[in-house]
Amino acid sequence: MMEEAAKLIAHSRFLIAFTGAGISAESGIPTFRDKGGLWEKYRVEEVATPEAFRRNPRLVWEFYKMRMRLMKEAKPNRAHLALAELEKMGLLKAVITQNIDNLHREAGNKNVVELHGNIYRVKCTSCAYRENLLDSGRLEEFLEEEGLPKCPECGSLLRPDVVWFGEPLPQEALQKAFKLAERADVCLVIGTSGQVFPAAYVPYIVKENGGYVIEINPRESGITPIADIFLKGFAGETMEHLLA
Ligand code: BJW
Ligand code: ZN
Repeated sequence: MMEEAAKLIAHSRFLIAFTGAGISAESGIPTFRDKGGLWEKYRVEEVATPEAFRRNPRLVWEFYKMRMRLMKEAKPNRAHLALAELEKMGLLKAVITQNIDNLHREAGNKNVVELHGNIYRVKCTSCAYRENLLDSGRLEEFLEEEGLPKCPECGSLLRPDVVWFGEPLPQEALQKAFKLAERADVCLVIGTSGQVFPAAYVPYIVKENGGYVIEINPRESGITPIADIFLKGFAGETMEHLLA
């Protein structure tokens, strides 16, 4: 299985990767739906919907600041680094991620499509104001601020630039992801439960267009039934074996 997968990758013409929270688990970032995952401690409806934010912005901001602190300390792991190496080798054409943790970029990948936003970006709830806290150098100050974050342009409430349930995905990113999926002859699916749509259509589109799907996950997922090769295991060591 491992050898077959390695061969498919080595001979691919347009390899893409589709990643979820599981690829960052070994960096110390909790997933959502696993044992010990975020949805055990927090209710989705209370922290990851627009209604929740309208009802209790303080709780939602507490949740996202907690995760900002965690993600800020996290480092890319062997799986992120392996994907960066595949891109440098010219094999991997793009990473399509559902993660907001920025670790693919930190690992060195250049072509990263973020479907669910980015933890370091904030946007205004009323005007067009957007800010990347890494670029503006305001991350520390932002985290220390006690009150609710306000827009410097209009004074309205700022919100995390992430995609909550019931919200449309960023149009440009989604279209780019689907186009990449149409072109891909091999797709590595790493660490996602494959339960959240439309993101989870990516591997289906690859299959529909005649591409191969290689999945890496310690457990079966929503994608496993359509995977051509299922490599049962953790992202870090499995990716290392694949590249060895
Ligand atoms: C390891 C590992 C290791 C562990 N190594 N692996 C079609 C059908 C049914 C429902 C819908 C549908 N289309 C839309 C919907 C509704 C809804 C949806 O999908 N619901 C389903 C859950 C039922 N979708 C939406 O609402 C989306 N919006 C939308 O459809 O808008 C339509 C619209 C159009 C026009 C106007 C208005 C609306 C939006 C979805 C947004 C999801 N947002 C979140 C939060 C993002 C910000 C944040 O991070 O806080 O995204 S929810 C959460 O789930 C997050 C993730 O990106 C996403 C996916 O989770 P992921 O990454 O798969 O993590 P887990 O925890 O589920 O799985 C981890 C996996 O890793 C497991 O398999 C482990 O085994 C594995 N693992 N250790 C390798 N070491
Ligand atoms: Zn504003």
